[in-house]
Amino acid sequence: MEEKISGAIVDSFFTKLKECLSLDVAVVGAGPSGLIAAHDLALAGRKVAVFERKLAPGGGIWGGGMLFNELVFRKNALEIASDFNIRTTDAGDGCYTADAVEVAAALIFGAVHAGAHVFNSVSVEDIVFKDGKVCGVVINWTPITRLEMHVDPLVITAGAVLDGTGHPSEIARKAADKAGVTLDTPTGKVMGERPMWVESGEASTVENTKMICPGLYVSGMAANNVSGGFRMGPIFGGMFLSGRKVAGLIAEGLDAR
Ligand code: 48H
Repeated sequence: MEEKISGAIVDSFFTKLKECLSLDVAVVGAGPSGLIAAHDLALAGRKVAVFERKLAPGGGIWGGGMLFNELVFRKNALEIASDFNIRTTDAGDGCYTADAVEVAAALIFGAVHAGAHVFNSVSVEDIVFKDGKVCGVVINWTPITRLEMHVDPLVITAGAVLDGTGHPSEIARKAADKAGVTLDTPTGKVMGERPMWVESGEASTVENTKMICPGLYVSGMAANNVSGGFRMGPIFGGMFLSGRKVAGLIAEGLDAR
């Protein structure tokens, strides 16, 4: 039995990994925007995998505001919440709350059930960049990167890469700093996040969700950081709408190839 259990895990894992060596879409970061994008794209029949550095996918959802594990939404995000069977409570003035643990669980379950594979404890440490286009990601186990072990990575090729890494926009930075790409921002570079302004931040997150250089898209707080948007704290509608928007843009981009 001992051998059976280990063998079953190894066989299933490698079947899954092998299937994902070449993807339609590689999503970096399992925060709300990345998970929603992965869900929508997988539901539309695209081959999608999400690479998440941490053991638990969900990004900034779990902690709510200052560890009070409730999130706020406005009306414009309720349709997406309902697609994931997330229950919300009317808090007045156009605001709704949802249990952060329910939101994280629902988005993870939704993405995986739609057909996306989530690889947790896997860090994206670099991009594949060929002929002026981002066409894949370079992955390694998070403990290897954290311990700074000198171990070479593996490569996943993809028709599109989504930077859903949140505040640091790590993948966009790699494109700008390592590949020397001019990004589709007013300065051509990563502009950096601005301070708190809820209304502006929610709106600009969605506006700034786009392809920022050939093959590379940004969503959520990464979109905000790249184009210099304001932050908005624990209100998550912008993240939901950004995830849905970027899935549509990526699908259009893949179809146009
Ligand atoms: C693999 C990586 C890597 C890497 C990072 O930050 P997130 O929750 O993502 P978003 O942008 O969808 O949601 C943002 C939201 O949670 C938030 O922070 C808000 C609304 N803040 C407002 C404010 O004012 O502060 O998740 C990103 C995920 C995390 O789980 C990271 O661990 C992961 O990406 N990640 N995974 N390889 N190189 N970098």
